[in-house]
Amino acid sequence: MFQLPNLTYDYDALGQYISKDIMQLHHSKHHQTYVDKLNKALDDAPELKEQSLESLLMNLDSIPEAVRSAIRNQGGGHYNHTLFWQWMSPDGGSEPSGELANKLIAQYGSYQGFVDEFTAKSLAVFGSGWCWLMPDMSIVTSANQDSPIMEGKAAPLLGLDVWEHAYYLDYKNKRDDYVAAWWNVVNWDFVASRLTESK
Ligand code: MN3
Repeated sequence: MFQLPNLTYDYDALGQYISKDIMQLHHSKHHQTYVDKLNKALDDAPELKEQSLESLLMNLDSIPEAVRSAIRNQGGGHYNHTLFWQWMSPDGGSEPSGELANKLIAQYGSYQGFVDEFTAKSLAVFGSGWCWLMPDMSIVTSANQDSPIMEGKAAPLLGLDVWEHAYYLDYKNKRDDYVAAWWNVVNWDFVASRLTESK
């Protein structure tokens, strides 16, 4: 059985940028629902229960059709949100340093150049989806709860949830204000650790 992970900070810890109300709703309701529906789908296909979540998502083609959509959407939701909470921190913001910073600057000219490109791609996601920074420093987007790992690509270093449920309570329809605020809480230490892991 998959379980909702605890946050390592309080619901109100990002409050200046992402409110307690959003964090509570997003974690305890939206993410919990992905976990519950994923577990329910696995009850219908118990032979899959031995596999890790990553393995399920990387091998969607081999999953019985009856539960494939549920694993993709609910399993993707669980996988993406488990990372998303770690990509934010009350001690976040500022700028990356070290190798990660060097790679971003090599690719985008400057840290701000990267922020501008990632922001533009986040705002261009039509409807619900995610924007990702990949280990090769490319920026890609996904619809719904898809992850690059479902397409045989690497696990992303950083991701931003641009579903309306991630920002509507605070920012209404203004996704650009949400994305601008989000940069202030990005946990660059976690992103850098994922770059190291990706090698
Ligand atoms: Mn979400």
